[in-house]
Amino acid sequence: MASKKSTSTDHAKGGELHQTVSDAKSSLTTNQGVVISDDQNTLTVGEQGPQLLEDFILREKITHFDHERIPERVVHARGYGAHGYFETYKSHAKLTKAAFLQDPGVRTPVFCRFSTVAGSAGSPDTARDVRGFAVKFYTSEGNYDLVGNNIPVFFIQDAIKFPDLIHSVKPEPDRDFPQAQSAHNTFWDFVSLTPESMHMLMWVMSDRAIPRSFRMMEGFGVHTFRFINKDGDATFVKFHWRPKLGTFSLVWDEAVKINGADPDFHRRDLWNSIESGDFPEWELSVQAFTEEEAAGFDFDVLDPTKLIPEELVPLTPLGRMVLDRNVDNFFAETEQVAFCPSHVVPGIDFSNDPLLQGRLFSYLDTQLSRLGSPNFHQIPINKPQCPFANFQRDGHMQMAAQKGNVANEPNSLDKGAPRENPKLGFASHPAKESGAKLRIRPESFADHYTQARLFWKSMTTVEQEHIVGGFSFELGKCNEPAIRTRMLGHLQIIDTQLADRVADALGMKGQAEKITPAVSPGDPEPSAPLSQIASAPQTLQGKKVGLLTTTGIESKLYNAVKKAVEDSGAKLEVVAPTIGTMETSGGKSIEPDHFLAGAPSVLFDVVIVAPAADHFDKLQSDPNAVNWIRDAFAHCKYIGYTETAAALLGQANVDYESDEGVLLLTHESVDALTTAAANYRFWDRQP
Ligand code: HDE
Repeated sequence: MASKKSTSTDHAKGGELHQTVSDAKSSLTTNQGVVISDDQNTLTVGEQGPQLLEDFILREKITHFDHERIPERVVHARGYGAHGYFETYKSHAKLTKAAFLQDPGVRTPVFCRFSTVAGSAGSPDTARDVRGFAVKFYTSEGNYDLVGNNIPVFFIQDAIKFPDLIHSVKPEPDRDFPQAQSAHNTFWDFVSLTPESMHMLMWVMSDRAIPRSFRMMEGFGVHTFRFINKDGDATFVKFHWRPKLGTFSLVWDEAVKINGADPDFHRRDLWNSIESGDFPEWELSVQAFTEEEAAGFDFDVLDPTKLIPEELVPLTPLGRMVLDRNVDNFFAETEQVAFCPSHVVPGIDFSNDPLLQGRLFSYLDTQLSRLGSPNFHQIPINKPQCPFANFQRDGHMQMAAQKGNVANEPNSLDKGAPRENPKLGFASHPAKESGAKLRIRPESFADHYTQARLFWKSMTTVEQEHIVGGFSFELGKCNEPAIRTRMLGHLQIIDTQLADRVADALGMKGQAEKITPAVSPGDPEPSAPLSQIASAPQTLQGKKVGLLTTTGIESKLYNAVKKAVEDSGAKLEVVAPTIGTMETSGGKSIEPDHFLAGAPSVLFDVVIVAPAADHFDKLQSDPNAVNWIRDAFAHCKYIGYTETAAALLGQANVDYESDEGVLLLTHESVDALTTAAANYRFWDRQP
């Protein structure tokens, strides 16, 4: 039996470790403001007696906790956001009257959320998937949401197919797996029966679906929108975000391993870069074109499965977005932010893209069930930063106590009431519409293969190999042979070489189903900007170099590595057999960033292996060290090594004498590595 003296509080409060009000800034209270004297113990009858229902402190705390989760987003549940600003380069008044695109001296606050589509909120970051790229601009004329993706086209042409698409990719309903993966029967069954998804599938099987970082990812508005200037002239536009750091991706085996080693890889990367003052930046551009020009294209600009090659309509840069502030609270901001493509401002309007039109309905609806109230716009992250006033009233969680007896419009009773403003107000572009009511897909949407072929032809051989790998992996996970043969049939139409290579990888040569396309595909010229590798900047900016070493590392070498890496704009992280403080040969202390077993080389873009000679045995006896090097080599990374590491490279079967991506380093030659590694990968090594 517990002694009488040392009951409740002393045990639970851990003696001196426990903080009381004397060291805190304020008292702990209930939600009603009542100061709490003991937050460690429930109210009981006697020492070991039953708990009391009257313990309102316990009940308030547990009840709140029980209701902490809200329904996760039905798609794009896994996401990460940050604050920043947008500034226009100049006035774009000729194109649009939107206020945030007029004055280069004005910084418009933004909140940006990146996401995967298929996985749940707790799923890993580097799944093969489309990435959401949603930006809320808090403009002086109201909130504008540009709710895009990192891929410029979509799977389907009509919103009525969206629930089917998403049901097919989500975990299968009887078994509730696989999580965050398209590699399963229902997805491939659906898309192989939906030829309009072929172009998008090419993108999703490519490097684009496994980005290296949110900071190194493009964004697209996907649909055609309209810009409206002050004279009421409309111009069609397609939105593009381009990352300043360039667009880079992981390789598949790396993505799979990162999912285990660091499921938060992308969110950690964004958080860390912003915390360290290395603010990511994107340029916003549009492809602007008239309706007459659009009529001359050999595809329909209202079809969201088509892109406009930049050779046809080049980009017009508008301005830049910088993300410079992490959230204070993930739930309050990133989880509660509510994007809606219908949030537009004067100067921006919609087109008749049927997918966009469906989205204009869907997002407001989803916020009602997800956030639970039509007052979701009053949550600080969603609240416009310009004045807003109308006669909407009441509802769950109403935060405003509106004054006066008038809640109707028109009225003559409240002289100060808000009124319509025909001059400043949003007016829809008076596009002429007529026609019969029909449920049809336009003929102009019928070519499903030409742009899939365009994408394939625009890739480098390395990227084509990755696409073959993507299809082979995913179809290899389908255990229904009819789905595989059907998909091979579609690939045959896109490109016979692609189809043959995937069939070969699956061991299904000659088994493609014969599919007759509704419209025979054309043979487009490649479009250079579609290839990430061909258009990648030569830079290590924003990347990470992992230094695998031990205590006793030569001081001169350590200093030279640190300087060369930092000069190149990358970050150096030290990986050691143990996490405790280590020393250079000169006695300088280094705090390793990682211990070896917790930091496989997949977490770094470039690696260096440089153990001290007299501590070499620590690495040689650790199988993680060999894996570290073997993986980096297989993932086509640039590798720097010192003489002391040569034996370890040998153990990992790395051909360090003839592979040009593996460089012998001394303190005088580290720059050679950082210069070469600006190529990002040594692709010559790819089989
Ligand atoms: Fe979404 N989508 N979507 N989507 N979408 C949602 O809205 C929907 C589509 C996109 O970070 C949902 O608030 C329909 C295309 C992003 O919070 C939902 C259709 C594009 C995000 C919804 C599409 C997107 C969403 C789920 C077909 C690229 C995350 C939670 C007509 C242009 C935004 C929510 C964030 C989220 C519906 C297709 C982008 C259910 C019906 C195309 C980036 O309303």
